[in-house]
Amino acid sequence: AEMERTFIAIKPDGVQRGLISEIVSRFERKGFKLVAIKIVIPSKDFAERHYHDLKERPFFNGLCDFLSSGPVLAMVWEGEGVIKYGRKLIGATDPQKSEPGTIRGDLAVVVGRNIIHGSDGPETAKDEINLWFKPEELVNYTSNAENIFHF
Ligand code: DAT
Ligand code: MG
Repeated sequence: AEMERTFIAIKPDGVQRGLISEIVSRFERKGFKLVAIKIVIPSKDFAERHYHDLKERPFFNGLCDFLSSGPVLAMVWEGEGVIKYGRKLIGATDPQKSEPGTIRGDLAVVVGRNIIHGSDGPETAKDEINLWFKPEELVNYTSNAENIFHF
């Protein structure tokens, strides 16, 4: 079976605040494997494609303006249960409701500046990985730590 993968992005507020290493570190120490990473400034059109599910919401335009306002760190993380557990590491959408210990709970205060995106299920993970990355940008490798994290 193919190992599960999810799309994780640090939004422009997280990048500008210098939170890349803090956030990458949480996924890395948990035991997930980084298989793709790049820094990009998405166009407004690209942001709209990424958030197409939300196009009827009143905050859609502001959200897409924000995502395209600066550098985004786009990543693909791999591992058992990474889609669901990645969302747990991230915390609730509204940082006022995110538990302490989560990325948003520890590092963000308002929903419109919640520093990170993570795919919400297997279908969106597949779609978002395909939107942000070309197949050849995903790296297949064996992590030497895999034998330690698993047994
Ligand atoms: P999540 O990012 O947790 O998957 P979502 O998919 O419902 O949340 O919404 C995408 C982003 O849109 C979210 O990270 C921040 C913004 N957003 C969501 N609800 C909002 C609201 N009520 N007001 C302003 N921005 C909102
Ligand atoms: Mg979402």
